[in-house]
Amino acid sequence: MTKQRFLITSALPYINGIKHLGNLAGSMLPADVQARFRRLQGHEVLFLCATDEHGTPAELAALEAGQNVVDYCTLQYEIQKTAGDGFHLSFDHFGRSSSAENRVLTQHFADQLEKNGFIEERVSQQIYSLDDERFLPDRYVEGTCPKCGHDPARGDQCDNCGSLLDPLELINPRSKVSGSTNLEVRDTAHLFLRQPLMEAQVRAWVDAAEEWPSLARSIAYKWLDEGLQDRAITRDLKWGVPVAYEGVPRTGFEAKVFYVWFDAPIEYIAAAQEWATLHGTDWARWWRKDKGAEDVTYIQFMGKDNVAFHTVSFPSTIIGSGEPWKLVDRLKAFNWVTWYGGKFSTSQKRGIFMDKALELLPGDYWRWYLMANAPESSDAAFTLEGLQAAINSDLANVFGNFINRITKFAISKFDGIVPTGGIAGEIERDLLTNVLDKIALITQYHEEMEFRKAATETRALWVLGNEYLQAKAPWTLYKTDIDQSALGVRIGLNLCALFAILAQVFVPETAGKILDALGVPPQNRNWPNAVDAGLFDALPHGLKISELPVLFQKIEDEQVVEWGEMFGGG
Ligand code: B3M
Ligand code: ZN
Repeated sequence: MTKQRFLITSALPYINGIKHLGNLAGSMLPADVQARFRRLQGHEVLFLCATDEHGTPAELAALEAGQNVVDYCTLQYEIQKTAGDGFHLSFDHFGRSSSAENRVLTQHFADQLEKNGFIEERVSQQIYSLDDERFLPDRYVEGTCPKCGHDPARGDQCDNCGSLLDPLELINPRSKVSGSTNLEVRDTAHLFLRQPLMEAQVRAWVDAAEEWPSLARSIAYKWLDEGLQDRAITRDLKWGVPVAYEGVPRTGFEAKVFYVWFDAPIEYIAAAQEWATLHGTDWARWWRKDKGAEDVTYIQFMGKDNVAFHTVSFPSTIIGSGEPWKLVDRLKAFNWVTWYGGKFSTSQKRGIFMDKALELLPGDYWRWYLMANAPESSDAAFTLEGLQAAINSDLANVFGNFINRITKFAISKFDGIVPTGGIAGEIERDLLTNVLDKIALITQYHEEMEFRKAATETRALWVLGNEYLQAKAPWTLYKTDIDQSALGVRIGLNLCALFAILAQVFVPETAGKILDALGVPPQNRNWPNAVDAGLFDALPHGLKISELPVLFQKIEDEQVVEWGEMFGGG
């Protein structure tokens, strides 16, 4: 296979608190599975993510936590990074959108867009708080909903009746920052990105994007068909990228910053720069088509609510810059993971969040369940009962049991040595054919980023192994035909290695333990070739293997009940 280059990004988790399992399953985790798969295939991968730190929600969360926003973001960044490590997310770099690199790049893009005639300055009305001495963005204004009387309703939306609101409509409006009612309406200038001028180019680009999975394409067309709008890319906020160029603030914009959704996707590029600086290497070959990025395949992962920003807004920024930046080649979008059909909610204690999950079970367990039930063609309900079934059946009974059973037998009867002897018969030939078919299918599903199907077929492969051992019964043959018993054990051990190699994408920690115990060196852990007939004889005869602990602990019914009470189960 020729070596290719893959740039892989996951949507940037927002900074205002730890993410729940649905956020993990809808971008960071599948991106990690794909990154691992491409690395194992021998390709060069740059896998990037970062925290998305700017904007109103960060300011508000910091305010609530009683911290200044800079300290708040630093702390939350560390928390999210640690949780990501716990789930074995193999980012080459996990950056921060508040980095100096992103500030410079964001200002650069705005400048390019302006030079190319895509920026317009316009004046609009907004609520100003005299006591806070600042403009209040929609979410900073609270009051009584004019539609249903609910209080407090947010300036942009009433959570009670769901009406979309303009903060000027609220009854008894007050500042969320200070509670002050000393508010007035003032004129404020903002920069608008003239997206309609780029509509034809964006559409042509989407038309050409045949490789996008269907969910992403249909959302992109929905937006294009509704017609693109001019979009305000600045806000009256303190926390964000200043509206400045080369250190000089734009006149009239001294107290303003770029809108968080303008700078956040630019962080995909800035994260590569942060990574390159850290490692003394080159970022441009991943991002600039004039510097070699023409050869890169760029894959983005995200939840469906982020698709419009990635298929329309960010491409408009890139196309409008007139510079040879890389655009996304394949965009994989996900539906929602629900908590028993409803929403995850911190305040209502519904659902498990990333930090808590790791206190209950190792990262591998969650990874398997979330990918085997990935919300691909529709939303997928997370349930503790579903988790229990997946772990107990797939991981413990099918995968773990196979590995533990055959390695134990090899250790007790063959001194843990990969035995020699025995001639393969029909049952082994059939097995080989079936195994090679499965490898081809699993590989195809990973290439197509069909995560559920890849997991289903991986499990089906484990089942083939169990069926073989059941039929071959080397423990019975041991008394009657030692050579055939040795053959069964040797093939069983080779299947252990194969299963672990393929499982590295889903359960990397456990797979690593198995491969260590089997003495498979790192350079032999690559993705197998589906035409490799030597698969059953990959482990050297005479190799000594080590004992493995029970690989997966079953989840007991009592734990399901207990966790249900803790996290609001079904
Ligand atoms: N931060 C996702 C969200 O919080 C958003 C993604 C940015 S990707 C550039 O909904
Ligand atoms: Zn209402």
